[in-house]
Amino acid sequence: MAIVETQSQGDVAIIRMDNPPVNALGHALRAGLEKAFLQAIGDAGVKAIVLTGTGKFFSAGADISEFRSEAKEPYLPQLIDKIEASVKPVVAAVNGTALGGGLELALGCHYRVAGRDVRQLGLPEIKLGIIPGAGGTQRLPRAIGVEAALQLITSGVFIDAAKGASQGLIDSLADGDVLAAAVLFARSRIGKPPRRIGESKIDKSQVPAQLFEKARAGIARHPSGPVAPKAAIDAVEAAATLPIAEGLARERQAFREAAASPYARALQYAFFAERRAANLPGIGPAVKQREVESIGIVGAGTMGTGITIAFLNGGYPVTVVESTPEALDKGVERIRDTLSANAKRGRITEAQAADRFAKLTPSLKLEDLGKADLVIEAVFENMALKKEVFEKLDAIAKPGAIIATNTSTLDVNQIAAVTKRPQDVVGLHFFSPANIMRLLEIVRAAKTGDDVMATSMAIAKRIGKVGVQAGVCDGFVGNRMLASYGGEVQAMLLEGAMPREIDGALEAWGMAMGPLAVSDLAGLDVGYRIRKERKLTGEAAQHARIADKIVEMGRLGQKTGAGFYRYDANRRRQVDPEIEALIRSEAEALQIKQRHIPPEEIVERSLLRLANEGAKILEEGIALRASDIDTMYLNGYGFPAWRGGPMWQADAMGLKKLADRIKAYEAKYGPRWKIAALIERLAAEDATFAALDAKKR
Ligand code: T1G
Ligand code: NAD
Repeated sequence: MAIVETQSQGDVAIIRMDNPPVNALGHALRAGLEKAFLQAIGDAGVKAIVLTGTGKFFSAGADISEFRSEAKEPYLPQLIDKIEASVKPVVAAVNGTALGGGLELALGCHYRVAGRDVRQLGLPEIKLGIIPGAGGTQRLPRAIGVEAALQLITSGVFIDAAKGASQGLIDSLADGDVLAAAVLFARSRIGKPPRRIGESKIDKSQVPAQLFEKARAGIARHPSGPVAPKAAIDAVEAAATLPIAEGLARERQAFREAAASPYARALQYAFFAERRAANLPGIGPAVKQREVESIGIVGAGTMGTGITIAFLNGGYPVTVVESTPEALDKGVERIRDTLSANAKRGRITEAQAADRFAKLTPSLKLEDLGKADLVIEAVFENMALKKEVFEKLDAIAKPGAIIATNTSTLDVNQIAAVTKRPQDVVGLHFFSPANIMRLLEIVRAAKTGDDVMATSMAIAKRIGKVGVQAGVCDGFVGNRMLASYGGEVQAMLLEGAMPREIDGALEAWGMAMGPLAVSDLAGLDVGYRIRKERKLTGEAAQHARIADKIVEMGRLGQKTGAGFYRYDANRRRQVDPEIEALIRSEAEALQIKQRHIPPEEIVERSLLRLANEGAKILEEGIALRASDIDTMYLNGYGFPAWRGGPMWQADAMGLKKLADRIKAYEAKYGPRWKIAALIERLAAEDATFAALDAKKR
């Protein structure tokens, strides 16, 4: 099937891109486009040209999967220059998503007619660690103004067609048939000189003073890392100060620098890793998903309320059940306040906030969940309580309903075993705050049905989450690795690194938040409850002493204004000498001689514990792929996407060196550093986790 089709309506040639699933501008599509355009431009019978896409996509941009190989002609920038140079008017009929090179293609056309329902227009290249490389940094500022273009390019956010029209990106909005509207538009331009964006001048008086300085000052902790944001600002500044030809040359240079950085490769790896996580071996499109239209939540605490909001935002009616009226009122209040705060911040409209809150039914009776298609339990982390709740839900929930637990660590097989329907039971492990964190760890118990797994994966996508499968073990994938990483952090505290030093080193390395600040955010009582459930002994008990003492001092973290840090009224953390003194006295009591631990060692020990535990998890089949582990850490644990993830970092270090470093730590610190057999094997084979994953595809 041709991926570029050409037809004509009288003297208007219509060129349609048809390269499923997203009209990625791979080599074949570019070659097809070039051939079709040259034909139309050379055909005397053609007076105007319309370019359009198929289905929901105009084009999602360059083919990211081609980035690892040498690009082949025709190159996109040159193709776009040829289109812009056409003497015949060229109109882009933007029928759907137009991103990256896809939007640059539309910007190379002389006019853009878009469907009013188009929601995804943008230049999100920065999320891949690169910048627009086909003229976007030069043409977009000329189309919508320098400041607006800079904001779109450095954030990578999408705008909808209405916004695009208000900014001058879109010339006309079409209700209904976009192609017909575009043909009419094109016909109205026949015989008139085409308007080439590339030739338009930038009104420098419209460029706010200090715009670029301010932008550079604001990119220190950009989620795309240190290279691409700077490259993007440099390129847009070139648009504001240089003629287009020089600006395009500056763009190409900045593009190449960004594309060559390891951070770009890590971000592109993360893009595909996230999509691969949705593929569950043996569970293809043939597995029929269950109908899920209504949701029940048990427990309206920290997690129950966040999960409720996530489903309300996803358009679902939700019934939330609590055990006491006080707890219920508190939960409902938190849900209402969060929705109205989102409206105040302009994330949703007041009407949407009201509509979503109207879909909430608070209750004190578990029986009210009898009609729900999916019930998610989020009560205290206590096995006996969870079993009690599941026994009741087993009797109450309708046949075919999915019953899920949000447990952070407990054995989902044991929970399922108290029901007569273990095939309906699954772990749906959200992350705090559940209405914001994108990760959903989908815990597959021994008897969880394939249809329940497929349904859970689909629901994750519907509520804007990234679903990743995990098997049953203590802490599943994410929290099991966190316990290992957290254990090393506690060991380093006793050895002399203070909370500010540990969090400081990891945040400077790129972590969104250091591990001790994260535990203060999640609530130190959650970890305390889990440790008490586990009845730790030996070194593990020793390493938990500081955290236990802090909880026993009534310091549960942000929610009590103090934990490892003190928090001011704006929840800003402050170093607390009392805690530093506590750490020193604990070390003294354990006769541990404290020393300064350099930031590099803090980072290395943290990453190596994560990778080593990750490898053990892969060995045991608790995670399907190393890339799944990375997707989890990027979307649930604040691991910087431009660093790829703990398993990506292990490959980047090289598994031979990794093995040597782990063995060195094992020699110094003992069995907690016992190396994973998988790392030893792969190191011996000079292999990588990525190669291991590729074998599983
Ligand atoms: N290249 C290759 N494959 C792509 C792709 C792309 N640009 N976009 C999507 N896919 C695949 C994806 O891997 C998945 O495959 C399937 O399409 C459906 O995607 C010169 C150099 C468009 C919003 O950054 O953000 O242009 O898993 O599951 O949720 O300046 O995909 O089914 O095998 O994500 O509906 C800039 C990236 C490129 C957009 C759709 N473009 N894509 O989301 O479906 S750089 C982007 C997305 C560039 C120029 C530069 C999203 C989407 P599979 P999906 P979705
Ligand atoms: P929480 O203490 O904030 O909330 C628990 C709620 O459950 C309370 O409001 C309590 O009143 C309610 N409850 C207790 N028994 C009940 C019953 N029989 N019926 C109805 N409601 C009942 O705790 P949380 O932090 O929301 O944790 C809930 C679950 O989520 C735990 O299993 C926890 O491990 C897990 N989890 C917590 C986090 C986190 O960061 N806090 C993250 C992921 C998972």
